[in-house]
Parts: sequence; structure tokens; C-alpha cells
Amino acid sequence: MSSRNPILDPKARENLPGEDYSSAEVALANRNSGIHLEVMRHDITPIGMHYLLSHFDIPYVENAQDWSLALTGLVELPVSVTLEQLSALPRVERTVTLECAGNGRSLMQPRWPSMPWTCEAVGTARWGGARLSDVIELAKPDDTATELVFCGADSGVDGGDYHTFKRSLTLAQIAATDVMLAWEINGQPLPPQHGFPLRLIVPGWFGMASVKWLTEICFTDTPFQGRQQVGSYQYRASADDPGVPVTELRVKSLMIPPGIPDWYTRDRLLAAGTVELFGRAWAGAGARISLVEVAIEAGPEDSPGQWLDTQGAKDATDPDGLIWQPAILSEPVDDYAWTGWRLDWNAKPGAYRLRCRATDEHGNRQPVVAAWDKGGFGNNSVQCVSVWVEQELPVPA
Ligand SMILES: Nc1nc2c(c(=O)[nH]1)N[C@H]1C(S)=C(S)[C@@H](COP(=O)(O)O)O[C@H]1N2
Ligand SMILES: [Mo]
Repeated sequence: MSSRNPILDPKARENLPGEDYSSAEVALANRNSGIHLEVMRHDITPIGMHYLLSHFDIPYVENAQDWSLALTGLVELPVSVTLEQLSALPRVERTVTLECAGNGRSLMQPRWPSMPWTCEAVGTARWGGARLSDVIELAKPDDTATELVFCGADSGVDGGDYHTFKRSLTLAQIAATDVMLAWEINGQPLPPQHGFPLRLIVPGWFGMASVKWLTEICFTDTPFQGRQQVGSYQYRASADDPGVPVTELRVKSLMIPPGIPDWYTRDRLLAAGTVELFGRAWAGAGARISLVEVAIEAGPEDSPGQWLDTQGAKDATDPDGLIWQPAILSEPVDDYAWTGWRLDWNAKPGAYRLRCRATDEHGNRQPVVAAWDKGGFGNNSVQCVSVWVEQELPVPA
């Protein structure tokens, strides 16, 4: 976003050097979608506005009655349970913030060619279903079982590897997290894109763990080596780094860009006066947010046009002397749900960069610039929103 008045000084619609995206990336960005940041006003993201990430095709499932979940592997007797049988288990509802592990990928340079998220792959929904632990009891697993492999109904090719979307969790990880099987989102049956009719929800973890279109849970005693477990979703500092598994969310915050947008560039224009800055913050494994701070950096007064950074924080910098002021936090609506924050800013005319950063109860704090990752995972760099403040805004035509 450039820091200039988009009415008086409209920017040409041209790409900056290094900004080109491949047609494959654009196609991925059309299939998958992020939250509109302004929708973060809602505690619970409306259905259809929650972010989406599906690797392959969305399976066509005609009706939920014909669906069954196979419990296989190291169990007393392999069984198939219907959704009706699952609904007889004690019902549980949880409000959970999910974020894609690749969120922020396109802000890392060089970027990994994949879904080119900037910062919008996040959402918070009220998921309804049953506890995974109750389903595990139904399965009567063998004492030797250590790990569960969750299998989706979708298959495809990635890097020449033809596979079904599968992820695993160890029993120890399951015991530490309130994992659920969900068939409802915000009081409705899951829509096709969110995993109809049944999915896993792993609260406090990045989204890849929450397997959609769940067909099978296989109990095993060997670490699962599937493509989506070990081939991807590894933090890698370089190409030859063996990798560290991507698991829990990293502490992060976002701000709703204030003011009015320019349609094409998303540049922000504001009137001087009191501006309420509002956003959300979340952390891994159900940790609470203890602090959100906002830094307001005033631009070079004489030549504000020098600030020509692009959408989000592509040229993320960590300027010296940022002054961080604490925002007011609201109570999270649930243990694994984001926290609202706000701060009133008395805006004076000029160019500004606004940043927010969160700290969780364990002292984990968002870095202004996160370490580069080969696959573009876990980018919890501080978001930077550039705005232009005018004494007054004209009346819209
Ligand atoms: N079966 C299956 N489950 C899946 C995926 C997928 O492609 N197939 N994508 C995963 C990823 S990477 C994310 S971030 C979340 C996204 O969930 P949502 O689309 O409901 O927001 O689903 C996860 N579960
Ligand atoms: Mo994801």
C-alpha cells in the first residue's frame, strides 16, 4: 500500500518489480479464499466468509445419511459408524480460530510457489459435533496403538506423488488438545467446501491438521509417513534442512485496515480525528493473549510518496524506535478463539504505517519480521498497514 492520497494521487495499475505471480498461483488464489479483513469485526466468521484451503477437488457428497466413518487398524474390531451413531455421543460445541500454515507465504521473499496468501487465511467458527476421545472409546483401540491417521475423501497429485489427503496425530497430542469431529459450522451442516458431512477440528493447531471429508481413522503403532505429514508442513530454513513439523498456531494479530479503500490498490484514506483501530489476536494450543500493542509510525513529512511498499508487509522492515502502545483486549469468546483488541488513535493529517503485535500468556511475541521459511510456513510477522490521513474527506459522489 502506498502512503499517498489515492484520490489526489492515484497509483498506476502496474506491478512493482518482483511482484509477478504465475497463472498457477492466480488459479490457486481463485479456488481458495481468505477472510475479508473487515469481517474480523464479527466474533464468529459468517459461513462463506471463513477462509478456505482445499488441495484437490471438493468431493461430491449427495447426502449425509450414506456417509460412514471407518475405524480401522489396531482396534478390537474394525467398525463403520454412521453420522447418526456419532450424533448419539455427547454433543460438543467449540468456537475455534483456524489459520492456514501458509498464511503470509507471499510476503516471504523468495516465495514458495503455492497458494499465495498475504495475511487473510484465518477465520473463527462455532463447530458442533462430538469429542474425538468419545469416538476413540467406541473403537476400543489396542494398547499398542500410539497414533491415529485421519483420512479425507479427496485425492490428487502433488510433486508427482498421487495420494489421499491424510494427516496423523499421536495419542499424546490428542490427549493434550480438545480434538473434535464436527458436522456443523455456526449451527448449520458443513457446506461442501468445509468438509461435508464430517471433518476433524484440531483447536490451537494450524489448519492442515483439521482433515475435511473424513472417511477413516486408522489406529497404528508406527509414525505416519504420508505426503501431507512429512513431505509438506515442515519448517525448513533451507532446501537441505530435514525440517521440523508444523503443528500449533504461532502467536499473531491482525488489524482491520481503517478508513476507506482504493478499489484496486487497497490504499487507505482516512479523515483526521479519532480513529478506532480494531483487530484480532490468537495464539497456539489455546494459550491466552496477554498483550496486543500498536505502533504508529509517522511518515516523512516532506516526501510521503517515498513510502511505496506493497500490500501487507512485503518489504517488512523493523525500523528502530517504534513506540508500542498497549491496546484494550476483549474477552475471547472461547478457549481456542481469537481475542478482539482496539485502540483509539487521534489521527493527524499525513502518511502513517500502523502495526500491531501480540504476546501470549507464555511470553511468546510476534516478531516484526519472522524468519524466512522455504515453504512459506508460519509467517507471523507483524502486519503493516499504510494509511493516508486528510483533514477532511470529500463527500462520496
Ligand atoms: N481432506 C482435506 N482436509 C483438509 C485440507 C484438504 O485439502 N483436504 N486442507 C487442509 C488445510 S491446509 C487447511 S488450512 C484447512 C482449511 O480448512 P477450511 O477450508 O475449512 O477453512 O483444512 C485442512 N483440511
Ligand atoms: Mo492450510
